[in-house]
Amino acid sequence: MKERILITGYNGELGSKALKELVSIGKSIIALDINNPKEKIHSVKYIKDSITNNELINSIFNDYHITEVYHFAALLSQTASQNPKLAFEINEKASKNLIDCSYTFGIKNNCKTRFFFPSSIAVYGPRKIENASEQDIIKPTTIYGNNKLIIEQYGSKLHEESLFKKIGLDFRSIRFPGVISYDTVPSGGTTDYAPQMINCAKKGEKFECKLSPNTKLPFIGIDKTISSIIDIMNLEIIESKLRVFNVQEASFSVEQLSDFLVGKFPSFKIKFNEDKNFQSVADTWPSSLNCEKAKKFWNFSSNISLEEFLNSIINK
Ligand code: AKB
Repeated sequence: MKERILITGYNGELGSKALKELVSIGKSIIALDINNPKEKIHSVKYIKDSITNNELINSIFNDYHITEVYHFAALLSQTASQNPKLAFEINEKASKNLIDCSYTFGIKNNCKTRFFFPSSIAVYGPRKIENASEQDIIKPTTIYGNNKLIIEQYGSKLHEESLFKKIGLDFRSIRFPGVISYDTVPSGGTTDYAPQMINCAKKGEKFECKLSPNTKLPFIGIDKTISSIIDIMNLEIIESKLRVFNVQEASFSVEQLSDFLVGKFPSFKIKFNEDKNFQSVADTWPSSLNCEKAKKFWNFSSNISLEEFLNSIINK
């Protein structure tokens, strides 16, 4: 049977970059998304359908030997709060089905299906903490945070069961902070204020900010995001019961970012218009993350000052 990698949500910010990177290292890919591809890569098999179509997911696993899954299809925090039922269907139910198929077909194929799940700092809460470690208080207040936590736990449980059988599922996950790209401007998330603000400053447009100036959150650039995903998935084995790891490159307040941007683009104007739907979420997410476990178990590295980090984003 043909070996393939399955990517869901390949049109999104992370999915589109991960797809290109995986193609460039010679992987054979089946790419699933609810929308048509924005650009087509000749070697990729594209499927336009919903991740909630269980029959389709099952048939993909039946027709191909899926060795790895990169599961990016999801609703982000703000969109999930506005559509709780859809968030449950996509973020939770469909994710569980995909994990179940990966586990069951791993057993059928007498191997372990490697599964990547992008989790989020949204699993933390309800209080804002500094330098959050993976085991710190995990009581998310949002639907999105709860969806992410349930899937972290579900994947980790089936990973544990697979350890005894030596076949089934090899679950790996990263708790991402806000991701900042240089060529796409995301929406639907709470941390998206940062890439949106950077985009407005570069274009000379005024920005209306829904978070207060002192709100501090952790961030990572898109290049490090993608290299982290490739690195964690390329390791033959991760010798840890912990399956979910923190990563960050920088941590800064809204004011630190706006000051930096005004310094670079002196005519940039920002208006603060706090929105409680955004502020109440950001107030429960950590201001920074402890990444020691990622450094220890899969060689995550990040050694960059805030100035260097922000310059690397705006100069691309
Ligand atoms: C969001 O803000 O919803 C995401 C996230 C941190 O998970 N960017």
